[in-house]
Amino acid sequence: MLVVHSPLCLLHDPPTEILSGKPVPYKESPDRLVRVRNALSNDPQRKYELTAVDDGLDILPDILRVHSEDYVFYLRRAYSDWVEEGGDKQGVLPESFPHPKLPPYKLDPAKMSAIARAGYYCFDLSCPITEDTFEAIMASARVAVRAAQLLVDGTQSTAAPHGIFALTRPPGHHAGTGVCGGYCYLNNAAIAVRCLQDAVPSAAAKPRVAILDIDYHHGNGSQEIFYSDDSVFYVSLHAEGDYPYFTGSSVEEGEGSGVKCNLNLPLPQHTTGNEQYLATLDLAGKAISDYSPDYLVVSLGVDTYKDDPICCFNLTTPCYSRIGARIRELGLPTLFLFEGGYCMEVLGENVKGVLDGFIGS
Ligand code: SP5
Ligand code: ZN
Repeated sequence: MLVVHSPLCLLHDPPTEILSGKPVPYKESPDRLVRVRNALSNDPQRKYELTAVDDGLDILPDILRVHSEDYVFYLRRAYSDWVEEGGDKQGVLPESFPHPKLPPYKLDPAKMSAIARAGYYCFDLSCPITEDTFEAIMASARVAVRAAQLLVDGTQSTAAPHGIFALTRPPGHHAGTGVCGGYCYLNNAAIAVRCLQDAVPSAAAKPRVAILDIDYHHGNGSQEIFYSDDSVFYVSLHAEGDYPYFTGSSVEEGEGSGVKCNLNLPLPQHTTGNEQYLATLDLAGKAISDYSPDYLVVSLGVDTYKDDPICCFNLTTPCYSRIGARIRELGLPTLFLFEGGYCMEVLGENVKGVLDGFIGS
């Protein structure tokens, strides 16, 4: 299996975040990427072929199919504007957010101070923007774009269901059209979806894509981006009532022509283990087959693991290859993108488990 990665993804390295009111080392660390990369490159059977993305690939047009221009421009300029305004050199962090209970607002981000803009374009405190953040998030999106291109190329030349892994980091599924949060700045999975759909301009009909989001947290950003789009089916398994707290209910089923193209399958915190998870994954698989997509995009988080430091499901390591095997059974060209997972000791093993299960070994 091809694995696309970029060393530039390691550049983003904020020192701290606040968890339950307490400053702690930033959980979404560059070491996560190193762990997964090492686990794959050290595979005894050498099943994984690592390929670094070409740094020159211009992906701005791909990003702008998902994110608003003003948001991308903000991300690019946020750090320098912040420092110029006297903000701490460690990075941009918001102080205040527009709140739905405090209207009316006359919001023009172009006229705001840098610190106000930081709150306008972010929904929590876990997305600091350091001097190197923009370079890293662009590299992560570039990995997603290149992997999508390779999947399209591979699908045209082979009959067997084909899979590629995009080793994206920072992750993406919490990032919306114009907002960052939850360690996510650019929605790598959404950007990849649009690449898959636009790869063959001469195709008679726009390819249909299903996103299977198996990160522990609800992918509020992916949901928002495709909420009224019937060409993309979004299905998520996630913890009910945990972060990001305000989305992920089963009543959120899409709107307009996207009605029934959004499926949330919340699971209970603390008690969800392997068997309940796999049974729910089967429901997701059935819904994906009913939609009959041309491609499958998997938002692959392994923060469902029993000892994950910020999550509380009870999945064990052997479950991950069973998850991968079930994904393979869908028989679709599949693009995996890395999302969450914070238990460092087993991060590589668990991600590799899913991919091993997909390959069938
Ligand atoms: C990509 C990804 O996994 N982002 C997750 C960001 C989560 N940040 C907030 C974590 C809050 C942890 N609260 C602990 C509650 C345990 N039930
Ligand atoms: Zn997560």
